[in-house]
Amino acid sequence: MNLHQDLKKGIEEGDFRTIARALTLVENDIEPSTDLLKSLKIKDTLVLGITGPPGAGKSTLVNAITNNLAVAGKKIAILAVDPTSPFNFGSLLGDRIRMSQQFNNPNVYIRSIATRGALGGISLKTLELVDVLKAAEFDLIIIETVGVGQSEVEIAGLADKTCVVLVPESGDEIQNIKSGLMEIAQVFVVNKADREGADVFANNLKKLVNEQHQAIPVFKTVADKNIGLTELCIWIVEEKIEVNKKRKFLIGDKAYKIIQNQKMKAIDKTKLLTDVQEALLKSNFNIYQFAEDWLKHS
Ligand SMILES: Nc1nc2c(ncn2[C@@H]2O[C@H](COP(=O)(O)OP(=O)(O)OP(=O)(O)O)[C@@H](O)[C@H]2O)c(=O)[nH]1
Ligand SMILES: [Mg+2]
Repeated sequence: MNLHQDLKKGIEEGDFRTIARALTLVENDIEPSTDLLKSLKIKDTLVLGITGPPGAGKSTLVNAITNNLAVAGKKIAILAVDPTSPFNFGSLLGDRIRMSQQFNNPNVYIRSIATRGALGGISLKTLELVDVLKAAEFDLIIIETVGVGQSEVEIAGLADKTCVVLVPESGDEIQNIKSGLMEIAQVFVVNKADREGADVFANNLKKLVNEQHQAIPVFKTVADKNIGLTELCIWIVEEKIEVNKKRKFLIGDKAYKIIQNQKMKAIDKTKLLTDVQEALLKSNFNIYQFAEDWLKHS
């Protein structure tokens, strides 16, 4: 068998080493990643997005959710999307510590990926990596991403269920919650409920949800003490969300991203740089005209 077939077989059998290898190939655009993505049987595995402000306890919560569900025999894949921002430089190491319990768990596969510039963003690469995981035998795929700006909206696009993690101190941001988060969250978790103000904040959040006639549950957790996890895990596994409607809407966006990526592969960036520098020497240089001509002739 060739490498492509070996990879496909290994992924379908749920072999972690093969999955790791395939993810690396896909992440770095190394062949046979294209053929592999084309041939994989991508299943409808439930994707849970966990987002929220830096330090809210997302990784701790992912660890706790995984502990609870792995006991029930679920196979879980965790994808931690690390922003390349220097502010979060330590996060990978930190995640390894907070999720260290999971590294020896044969039912749990963990992978961190860098986002390459887009702050916390979900790139096409992330979509592709999730598709590789969807071709393997997992019951649940969890994606952790820090909620900064656009990334929350993007994770909501990728995930079937999005869990927005907040902390009692998030009370100050209640206006932001009103405007943006309501649209992307299927569940709110007030983590660090051992801290002062947790009840008040959770109640305010519930009021806000009701005012907007939304049916978004609000759970309180203390992730590092495994408190409040049972209810949350039941919701994760059992709550029916209208997944199909969302998928239909997003498929167009995904196709657009894939085509955009394929078109860009045809562009020789080194040649473009040389050509534009050469053209710049001409007295009538205009970059818009240059771009149009270059596309026509390349
Ligand atoms: N008091 C308290 N501390 C918690 C709780 N959950 C997590 N922590 C602590 O909060 C800190 C941050 O937790 P993380 O899980 O790394 O938070 P995060 O949201 O993943 O952080 P980033 O990925 O860097 O954005 C750690 O020191 C945790 O031990 C909780 O429920 N209560
Ligand atoms: Mg984290």
